[in-house]
Amino acid sequence: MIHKTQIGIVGAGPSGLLLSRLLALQGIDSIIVERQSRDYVEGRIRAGVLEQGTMDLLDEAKVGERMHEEGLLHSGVELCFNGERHAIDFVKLTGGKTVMVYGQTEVTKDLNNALHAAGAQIVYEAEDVTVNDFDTDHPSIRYSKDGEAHEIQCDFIAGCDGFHGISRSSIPDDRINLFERVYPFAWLGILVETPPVSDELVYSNTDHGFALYSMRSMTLSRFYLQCAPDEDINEWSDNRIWDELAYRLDDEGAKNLTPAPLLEKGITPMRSFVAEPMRFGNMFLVGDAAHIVPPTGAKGLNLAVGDVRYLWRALIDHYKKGDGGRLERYSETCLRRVWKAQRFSWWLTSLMHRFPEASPFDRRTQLAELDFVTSTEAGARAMAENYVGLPFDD
Ligand code: FAS
Ligand code: PHB
Repeated sequence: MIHKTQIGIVGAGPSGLLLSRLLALQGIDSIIVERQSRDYVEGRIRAGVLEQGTMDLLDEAKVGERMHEEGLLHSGVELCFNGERHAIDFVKLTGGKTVMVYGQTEVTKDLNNALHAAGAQIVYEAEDVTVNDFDTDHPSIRYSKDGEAHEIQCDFIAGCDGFHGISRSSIPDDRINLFERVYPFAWLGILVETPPVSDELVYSNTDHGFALYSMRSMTLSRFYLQCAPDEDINEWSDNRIWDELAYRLDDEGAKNLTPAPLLEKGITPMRSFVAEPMRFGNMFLVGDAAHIVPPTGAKGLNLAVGDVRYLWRALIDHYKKGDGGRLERYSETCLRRVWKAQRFSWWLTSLMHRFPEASPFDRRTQLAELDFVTSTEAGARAMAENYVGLPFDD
């Protein structure tokens, strides 16, 4: 069966859903093809922190109401090392900026609800998805569903299909440059119905490794522990997890740790990854399809939203003004922001984690940098400005 639309979108994660929603509000139509079910996509526990730019774009998409009602505005974070916690005050250091703690799961649900209420075309559980002829003026997405073959004929393809998707992997090797750093550790993440240990997120660097004490609400916490990259999750009993969470906190914080049954437990590998360029003919790579950051800096989802924002504005210029300038500059503009977020994410990951090959000298300089960040305005401001999200270039 043949379908026609203006924008064919592969992937119904936050990138694909947000792009489709923003375009629809401008009268630009799209079809999303997703290989998983809606429940599966909404059930993935991922990002937790939204920059102001992300909040603004969700408001622009008219899906921000529940975020403002249920989300938690945070005015800083705390860095813990040598048994002490140090506040990084975003509001003071950035002239009033904050971040919103509101799970990606909830963002995805809000987008799905708005899209389905507006009759959006989203094909879930699609099989054998391919992207075709993206170097021509008649690109297409092909897939099968319930045994029937389908083709979406479109003007442009948005590859919003994440790190393991088919958009990037459809690019010939001689047309794409890949940059990657794989870290010698992973994160063991848990979701648990227990109060947070502090009003702000706590990032901790200890001799046992990194830990992050985050939250989804004042009764639902999200904790992470640095572990080996090939960790066997079965080696981590609940008791061992709670003991390590207590060990990697300062004494005051550890008193606030209240063990409770785990709702979710999983291991996330750590990598930095960028694909250049991000445009191939009439196909655009968006979000995790083009870049991955270690989640330490809470940039993954926010970077994806930054790409969506730029592509959305470029497509409006194309369709409403006949101006292809932003489309031409898509890759250059997105990558400029991507690489600054890559640098920050790499820096904060290097600052907060224990590296197996680190020498005693490395350990001392790591602690000295933590001292610089938490005891000087220059160090703290550099951290704060990057964490709340750098301004958009265009
Ligand atoms: P996504 O990967 O979210 O979505 C891609 C979609 O495309 C998926 O639904 C997938 O099923 C679909 N797809 C893939 N192949 C397809 C095909 N062939 N055909 C059709 N559909 C296909 N970021 C943070 O900021 N903080 C965090 O703490 C954090 N934790 C994370 C934990 C994990 C385990 C992972 C994997 C990522 C984490 N991230 C985190 C990053 C994450 O939030 C991403 O940045 C965000 O999901 C990016 O959104 P998308 O670009 O839409 O990609
Ligand atoms: C989360 O709450 O999942 C989270 C928060 C901040 C990070 C990473 C993950 O840097």
